[in-house]
Amino acid sequence: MKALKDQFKDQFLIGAAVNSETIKADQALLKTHFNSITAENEMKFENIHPKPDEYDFQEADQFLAFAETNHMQMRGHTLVWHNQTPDWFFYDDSGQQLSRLELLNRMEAHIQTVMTRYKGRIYAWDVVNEAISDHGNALYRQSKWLEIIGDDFIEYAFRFAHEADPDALLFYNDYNESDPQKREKIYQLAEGLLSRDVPIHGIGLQAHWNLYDPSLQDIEAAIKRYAELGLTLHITEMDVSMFRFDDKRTDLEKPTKEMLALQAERYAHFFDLFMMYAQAISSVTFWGVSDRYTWLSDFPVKGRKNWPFLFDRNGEAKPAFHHIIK
Ligand code: HXH
Repeated sequence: MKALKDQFKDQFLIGAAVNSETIKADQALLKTHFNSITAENEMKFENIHPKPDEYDFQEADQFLAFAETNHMQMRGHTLVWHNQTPDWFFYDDSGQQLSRLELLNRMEAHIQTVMTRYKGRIYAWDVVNEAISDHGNALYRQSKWLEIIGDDFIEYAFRFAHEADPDALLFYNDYNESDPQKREKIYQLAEGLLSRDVPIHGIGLQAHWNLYDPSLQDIEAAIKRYAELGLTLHITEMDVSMFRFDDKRTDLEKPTKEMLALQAERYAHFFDLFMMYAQAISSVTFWGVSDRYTWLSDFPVKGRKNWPFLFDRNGEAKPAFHHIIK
């Protein structure tokens, strides 16, 4: 059986998000098919910087050691985000909300500490995650970052990151990246950063897709549009849910034949697109390894399993895998 990473060795790195369970349970699959990993949670703020004067690098270090032992690359996820960032970060000891300058200083210290530790070893970082609004005309999502610093918090994050590791590739990463309205907002953000000489090198397309949405047309339009910026594109968190976004069914214990067939067709089309735009795309990372574990089981619908990957819960190749490997 051909390895995924060999099928695409001339085009993109093939990555998987890992956690402390899957890196063990799915290590054979990881070593065979993947040449890049991302920590699903272990480099996020609340994990790596749980208390004001306390960093916890243990799991992140172990993942990087795994990557290096197995000659894999590692992406860093993520430095500045509105989620999974503890509330204390935005307040001082007396419970007062920080000033703009104080928060910028804290941001800089966090980015410096984390990136310096992994300098030259983590080749790409999601510097800012999900800062664009999903709704209406607002460009930016409401967050403590935006509220306290203002919209240049994004620019500062990239400048601090570039200072910490000038060789790291720096990404803006977001979901609903193929939605035409949000696509234009992400484009506008990146274009603005570039016009101000902010060190940004890539756009991360999360690619949390499903059997029905987004359309291939919208995905292609998004890839094309982002590629116009001259930035490199990473598919950063790919999975293909079996359910429409508003589907709440919880009765399935395993995927139906029809679902598996449709998923195979979708994956084949996605990779055809990635190949068409291989000039612009340099990495494709799945947000997990196999259906043994996915963040989509129980989310956003409690009590519902999902099967979004190329390998089933026993690590066997699914129809989708065979449609991609030619
Ligand atoms: C990603 N967010 C994150 O980048 C990644 O770090 C995490 O591990 C998983 C996915 C995607 C996301 C964005 C919005 C969102 C949920 C996930 O908001 C919803 C909230 C409730 C219901 C549906 C979406």
